[in-house]
Amino acid sequence: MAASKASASPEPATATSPATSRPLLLSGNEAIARGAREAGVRVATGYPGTPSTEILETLVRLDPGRQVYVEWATNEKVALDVALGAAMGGARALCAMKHVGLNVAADTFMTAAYTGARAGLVIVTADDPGIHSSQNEQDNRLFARFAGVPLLEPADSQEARDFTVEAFDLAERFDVPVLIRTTTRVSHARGVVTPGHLQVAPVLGFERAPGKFVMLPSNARPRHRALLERLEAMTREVEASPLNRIEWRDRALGVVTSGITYHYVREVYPEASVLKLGWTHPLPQGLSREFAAGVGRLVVVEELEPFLEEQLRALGLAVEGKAWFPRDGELTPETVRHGFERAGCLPASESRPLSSGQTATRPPVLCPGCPHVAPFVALRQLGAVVAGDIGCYTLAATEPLLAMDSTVAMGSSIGMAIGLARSGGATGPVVAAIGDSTFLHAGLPALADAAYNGTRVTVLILDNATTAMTGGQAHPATGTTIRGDAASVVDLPAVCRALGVTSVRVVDPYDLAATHLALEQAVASPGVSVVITNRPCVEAPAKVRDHPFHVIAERCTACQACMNLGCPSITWSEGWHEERRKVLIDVGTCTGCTVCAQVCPMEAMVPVPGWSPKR
Ligand SMILES: Cc1ncc(C[n+]2csc(CCOP(=O)(O)OP(=O)(O)O)c2C)c(N)n1
Repeated sequence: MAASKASASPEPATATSPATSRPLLLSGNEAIARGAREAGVRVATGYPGTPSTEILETLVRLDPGRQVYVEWATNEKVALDVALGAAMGGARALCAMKHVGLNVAADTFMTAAYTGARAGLVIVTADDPGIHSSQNEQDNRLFARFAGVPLLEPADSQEARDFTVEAFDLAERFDVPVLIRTTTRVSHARGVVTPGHLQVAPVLGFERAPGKFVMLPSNARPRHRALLERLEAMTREVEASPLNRIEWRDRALGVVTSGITYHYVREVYPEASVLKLGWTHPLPQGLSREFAAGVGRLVVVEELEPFLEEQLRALGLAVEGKAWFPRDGELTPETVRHGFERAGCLPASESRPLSSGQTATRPPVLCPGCPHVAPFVALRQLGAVVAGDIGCYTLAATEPLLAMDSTVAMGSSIGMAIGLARSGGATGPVVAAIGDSTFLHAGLPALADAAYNGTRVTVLILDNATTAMTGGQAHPATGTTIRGDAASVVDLPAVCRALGVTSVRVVDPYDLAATHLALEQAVASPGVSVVITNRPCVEAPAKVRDHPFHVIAERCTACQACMNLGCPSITWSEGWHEERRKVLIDVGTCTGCTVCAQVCPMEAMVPVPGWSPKR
């Protein structure tokens, strides 16, 4: 795999190195940023989401001279609208998001395929097979087919760079947005990349073209036909594209594959002939037929949906695929080998462990001092039914907090809370719990709905002044831009009031009693109420480190009150008989948030004597 070649790089350099033909050691995300920069991108937008986030962050680092306008948008639809507008103005534009982000942007995406753009518009969807850090594992290759746009699937960092450069040209040649689909392994694995030189792509300038950009029905109908004609033209071009290639080896077995699975196939079955596809929509039909005719047996190896397999079958080719390889989860060299064994292509091997070593399971936990803990302790005490959302606070659904009843998609909490309240079936006060970034992403319309329709719900906005879950990105309520420049700050209480909420409380979540009281009063309010907790994330912008606490062992009765906070700094003493065990605080990681001291009935938690911040 490309990642293993990385260490052989003679002079590891970074994506931020100046234009050079020296090899660089880059992740797929860094390589996309590099490719976009080389292609003369002028506007780059996105919303953070694993595994895509580093694309825009790298672009900022690559461009200290600020020739590219880069922004974190409030959500993926806004990001795509901005990018489409930029391309309409004649500037090459890049828009990056994780796979579920394309659901949010889909409204624009589907029609942008009709309008096309004046300058190249490239959209990156970073998919997450295996659900390492997402709410689902949808296969966004289907989106390319759905919208009718070209789809490029890089297999490693070099291709991530090369395909990005190519994508801008394709987008302009065919007047259509191009979708680049990566997966976690391509986005995050590092490989050696031979870069090119920075191109200057002039801004073509805006030209009024209502027939192309005003999608009234009378314009949209011909633009749809035009899209189908462009697809026809692409169908011819894709046949000769160097992004697809046949590698003839042993002709008994021919494997069709794309993306990272190409490397798995090569590793597991190096003798097989391979049709390696990089441009997968529209499919190169002639090349596929030629390959099928040249091999004894045709097998597709692809992650998630039978996207290639079904298209090959529709050509009348006898093809196998999902009969042997799983349709869910991430493929690995082991699962690919296992599939070939089941298909009878490789001899059955001794059952071997899937991984060489044993790793302890380590479930994710909230950080020591995380300001999200206390509000969920209060909600549990209030017996609330909690419609949750997506962010670090989603961990409140797990042991020991167990204080969240749903998590579906970004912004869903408030709408679902409205539905729960209107169902009449909730067993307690109905609360929506949503982070500040998520609230600005997709919570505002739902809060307006609650206020407008007078639904009795409480909305808890967990304002930690960052997008913590994805690594601490700025958003419109943090006061900075992606480049760290000062920006206007959305006044969250004022926004809630402006949407029609009259009951708005702001509280410090490190004050457990005040947080409890605020939520208790809010759920007792007749209509929609909002409680905003406002403590910065302990990790951003700088790690918060206050006076740490320790436990006076003689006072501790091991009552578990502090254990139920789930703070990773709190552990049991070791080597004690269970009845005599005591709580310990790891002074090295304790941030001094004081919440454990507030829940301890024995006043056993006290500041460490003689601690100084310098130590
Ligand atoms: C549509 C979509 N876009 C992006 C993401 C990635 N993502 C997960 S949670 C989150 C935001 C978290 O920020 P916030 O709501 O402020 O909560 P925090 O993690 O700071 O507690 C993002 C961007 C996603 N899951 N879905």
